Amino acid sequence: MLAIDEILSRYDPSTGALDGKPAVRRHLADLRGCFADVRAYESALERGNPLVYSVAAVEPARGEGDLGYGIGLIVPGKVGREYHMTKGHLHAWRPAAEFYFGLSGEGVMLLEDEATGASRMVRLRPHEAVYVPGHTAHRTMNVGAVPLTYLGVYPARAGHDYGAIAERNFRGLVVESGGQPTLVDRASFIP
Ligand code: PAN
Ligand code: ZN
Repeated sequence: MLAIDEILSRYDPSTGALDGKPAVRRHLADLRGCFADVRAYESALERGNPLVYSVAAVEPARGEGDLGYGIGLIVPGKVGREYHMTKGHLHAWRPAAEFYFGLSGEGVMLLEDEATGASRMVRLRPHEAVYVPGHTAHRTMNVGAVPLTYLGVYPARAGHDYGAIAERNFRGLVVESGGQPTLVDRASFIP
């Protein structure tokens, strides 16, 4: 039988803290290459290097059937017309799916099928769950005015592959248009 601290965990849906688990913190400078509007990104960096998001995760290195999970917090903000976002990744073990649960704030996820390149933008809010199938690159954005927090649950062996995304980026881009998050094609976006 597992120890109680491996069975029961306590999280704070407003701060994204997971008791006893350190958080990985990503600042604006860590997100080089993610934003399409390079000029807006560079001028934001000249003004400072704010925290964009943090993730606290529990990833047991156990057997095939185990699950890992993480809580993310994305600080509200924009770079040009693009919202604060995560780096985004594919799972190293490609078949691994993931469930996202919105805890607080207002977000969207960008999903991209690795085989076809087809993109979809999906809302991520409290009381809503987003199923990210395997073989699908995923990135999360805060499109609201307050911190976005969410819980992601995935097979423990999923792993993260950031390399593929860092090389070619997502084909889609979520920008604010008329006050709304809007999915556009990165190749045809003119900031
Ligand atoms: C999430 C992500 C979290 C941060 O827990 O790791 O949203 O995004 P990046 O990992 O892209 O920086 C998850 O999808 N885990 O698999
Ligand atoms: Zn993931």
